[in-house]
Amino acid sequence: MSNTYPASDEFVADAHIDAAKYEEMYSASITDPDGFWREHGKRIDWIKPFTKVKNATFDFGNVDIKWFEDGTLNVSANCIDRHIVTRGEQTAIIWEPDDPKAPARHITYRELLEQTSRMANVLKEHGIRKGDRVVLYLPMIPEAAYAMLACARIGAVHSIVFAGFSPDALANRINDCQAKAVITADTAPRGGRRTALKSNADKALFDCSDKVKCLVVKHTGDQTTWVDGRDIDLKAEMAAASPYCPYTEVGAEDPLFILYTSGSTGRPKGVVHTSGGYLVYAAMTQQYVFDYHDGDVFWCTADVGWVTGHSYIIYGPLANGAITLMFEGVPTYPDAGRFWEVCAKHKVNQFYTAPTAIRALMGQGTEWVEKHDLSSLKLLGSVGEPINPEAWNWYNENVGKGRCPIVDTFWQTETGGHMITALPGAIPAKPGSATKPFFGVVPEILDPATAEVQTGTAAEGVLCIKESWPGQMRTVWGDHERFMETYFSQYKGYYFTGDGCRRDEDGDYWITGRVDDVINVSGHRMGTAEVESALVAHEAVAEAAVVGYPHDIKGQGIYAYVTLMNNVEPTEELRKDLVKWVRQEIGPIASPDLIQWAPGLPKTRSGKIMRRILRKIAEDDFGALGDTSTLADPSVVDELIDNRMNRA
Ligand code: 6R9
Repeated sequence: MSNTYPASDEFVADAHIDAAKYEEMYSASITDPDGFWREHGKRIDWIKPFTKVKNATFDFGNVDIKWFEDGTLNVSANCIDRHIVTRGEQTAIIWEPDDPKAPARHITYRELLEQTSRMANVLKEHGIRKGDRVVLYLPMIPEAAYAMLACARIGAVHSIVFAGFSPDALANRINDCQAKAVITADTAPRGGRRTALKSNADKALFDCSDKVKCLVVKHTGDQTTWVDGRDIDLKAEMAAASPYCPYTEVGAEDPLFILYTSGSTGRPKGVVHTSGGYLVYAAMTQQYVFDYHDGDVFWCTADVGWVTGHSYIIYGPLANGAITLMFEGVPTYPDAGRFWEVCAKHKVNQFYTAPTAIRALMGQGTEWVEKHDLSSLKLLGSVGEPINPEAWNWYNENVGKGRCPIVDTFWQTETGGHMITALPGAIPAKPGSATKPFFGVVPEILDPATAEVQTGTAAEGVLCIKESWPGQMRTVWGDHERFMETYFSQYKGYYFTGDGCRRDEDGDYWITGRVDDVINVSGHRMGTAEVESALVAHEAVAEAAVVGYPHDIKGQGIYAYVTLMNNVEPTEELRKDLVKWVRQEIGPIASPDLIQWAPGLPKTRSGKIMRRILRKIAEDDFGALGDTSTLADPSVVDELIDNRMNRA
């Protein structure tokens, strides 16, 4: 039995959901999903109320997912306008800049309405209409929130590209969704340094249609090049635009956003989320999972470039009329106490971050935490990867002071919101386990080989979901076949998460990590295929195979086996050059941590690279190499072992 940590009686007494309520609501959500979601669908405002609730099939070949399909709404009106009467002067967004000496900003719901409207009017003036795509390539600044909500206001579909991605990655996404405009900023300050976003966008736009407009937020005032007729000074035009823009009525199933994410094969996929179901689900999970109460200050440290930022900085909290904190900087600037300084400064009540950040700060010692008053904290959250016991304990003892429940939230870009997580007043935390499913979520563990459902309480296998939930992605942008193939072909009748999972004797779920060729680096998803194709695009590289390996801080690191072209000498300089190359091709998050020169790669006789073996070598686990007799040339394995990189 693992240790469990129930919330205090005081916490439970005030919680939205206690144990009895969880049981009752969970069971209602499963036995009568239509009745359950008909009720909870009302938590948002509809222009035309829905009469239909769930209409979804996971049948391979016909996958079709619809929620609240005949209802109409506007997401921006739900996140702003409906709060104006009751909380127009309340803070919606607290913005904390990268530089701790610069002033923080408190943006009220009324100001949010004005700024969003102004930006929406500028978009309209430049021809953006309902259904058009707009790519956002922005720092963590209030304009990122305005831009998301301005798109939603006019029914345009945003696609945020994380500001750490390269010009190439940006161009690919602009082209894939055929965006009409890009919204960017001059430069992005982070950790005291500046990323030249506009100049990256300029490079990307070389590879895009010359019709794509570029709306630039002059954030730092740094010098940039300017293309007349294409580039637009967004702040200046906002200042001149009307401060009110009526919202556009959209269907529940009209797309709200596209977010590109890595899979096991090919290029990143455009995950499509629609308006009604997504908003209901993001808002409901934000309230219940974090036990958010009116007036609380909620801080999710993610970047809006990831799904966590979409659902838990912007849409969930704002739909609930919450106070949400947006932080431009990094946890270690100007020092390793920054997170805690910000918690103390803004009296944060719920704090939500990733294990990789906890591990990095843990390494800096407890004095950074002790310096700051964390008495406002009521709850802590974790997301992005399994949290190891050391990090859990450190978080619990030093940040939560043993009195804050910790919610370990398992979910994905594809799921829109939390799937498996403790509800803090109802389910005791169990370090390392995401514990129980959220309302409406039916997890099943399947045997990876036979696809048989594991019916015992204790079980191990791959994690699938049996029934649709409102926040589920609907399709891959422009490629419904790929959507079905990726998520519904392997285990017929189920949504396949790509994760391995164990269920213990208490029925609690433990996510054991990806079972496909996706690696999780500092909580960010990378497809090994993407890094490989970047490497082989270099003139010195003949072949490359990339795997993950255990990394103390990042969770997983990127380990690349590289075969060079004939006559190319493996030098330290070339190694550095390849790392730099991948950073340029994809972005810094894809930088290989280790590159091993591999004169040969282990291949089957039909030429397939046996990644299983490469993974084991990278993990320093040679006892478990398995059968190597099917290899075309088994001797390459010994060579790779002799020259492996990450020996202690
Ligand atoms: C929200 C987000 C999804 C993948 C997912 C899984 C891993 C996320 C986790 C977790 C264990 C948790 N993951 N949360 N693993 N415990 N609490 O991270 O979305 O970037 O799409 O990544 O992250 O492997 O499949 P995304």
